Amino acid sequence: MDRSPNSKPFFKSTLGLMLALGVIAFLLSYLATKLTTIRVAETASRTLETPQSTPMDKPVPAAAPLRELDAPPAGMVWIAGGEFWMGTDSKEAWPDEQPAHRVRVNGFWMDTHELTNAEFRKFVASTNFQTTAERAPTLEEIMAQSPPGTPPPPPESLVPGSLVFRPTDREVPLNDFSLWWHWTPGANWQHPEGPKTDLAGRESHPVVHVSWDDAVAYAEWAGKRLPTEAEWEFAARGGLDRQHYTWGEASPTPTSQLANLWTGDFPYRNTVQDGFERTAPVGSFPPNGYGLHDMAGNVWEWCSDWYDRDAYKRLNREKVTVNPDGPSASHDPLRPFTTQRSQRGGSFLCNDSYCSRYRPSARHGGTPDTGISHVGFRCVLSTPLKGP
Ligand SMILES: [Ca+2]
Repeated sequence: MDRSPNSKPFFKSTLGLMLALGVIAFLLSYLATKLTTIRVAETASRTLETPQSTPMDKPVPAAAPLRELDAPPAGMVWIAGGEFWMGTDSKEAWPDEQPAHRVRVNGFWMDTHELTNAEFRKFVASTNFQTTAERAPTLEEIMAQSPPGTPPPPPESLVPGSLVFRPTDREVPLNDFSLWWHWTPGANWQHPEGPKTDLAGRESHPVVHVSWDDAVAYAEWAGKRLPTEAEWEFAARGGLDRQHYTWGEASPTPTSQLANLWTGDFPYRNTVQDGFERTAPVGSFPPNGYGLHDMAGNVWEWCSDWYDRDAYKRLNREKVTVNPDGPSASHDPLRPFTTQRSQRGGSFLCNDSYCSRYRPSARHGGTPDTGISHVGFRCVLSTPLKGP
């Protein structure tokens, strides 16, 4: 922009003003689109058998293994499976966590930690994969995902980018996420806070800005898959059935060092008493009872299920639900124009004043084509070891 004394001020030019307003309108529209997109993604491939229900007093037959491993897969731990109370009836529960109900899952291997930047880099180096955030959206994609009547964005605004969290400079109302989420051109997994940031020193941090589509692509390349919500929650509880947190019943404090959460006042004052302002290297906090790190906090983790706020309410509570792999479609009355996949575990932004969703029963939905700076994933594998 020419700022010489004799130049006409940019915003006094009618054309400049119209262009600026157009860009601002597009960015606001695109932010809304990325958070409430309408997109019917293809049904995910499933590796578990069709869910079934069985009376609680009858034994559940084990599924036949697909194949067997000679040795434990690196970086994974065997989760033996079993029956547990999924969801919760506690007073802190959101509607989508209720009611608690009996679920049985078969055994599976699970990554002990969230997928790291170093691990994702190997995938990209091997495949030249380009994540959703690194590709410029087309006008057709934007319009197909926008509510009816949305004006088309200016072509120059169709650039790659992602949503980045930025703390506010003062206390703000907590019902307006646009105050701390910012559409940032050039932000992606290699540039977590924008083009001027990189992964130096963050090789062992969880990869972020990965969409559900990106996570599925990685999992398929690695010969693994995303966990179902039932598998994720069974694993997160670490054998502590019906407990409030992955570590038991004690509420976390700013200095308890139980998980990477937000310490201070969200979203404007982060005391960093847990040692981390944003993501932490995986494994920085104690594992749960199954040896899994960061099942609470650090980053949200994609699951394979469609997100349905009312999925649990439709179950027959007199029976055990076996290996549920989620509803057949996304459903959320609070976001009717959105198609969402499930996320679990909360993130470094969780704080009881705003988001207590780092509890193992807590759920969240995200559009499958959206990466963001506090969402990552880990994988599972349904393959037992060969017997003796
Ligand atoms: Ca996590």
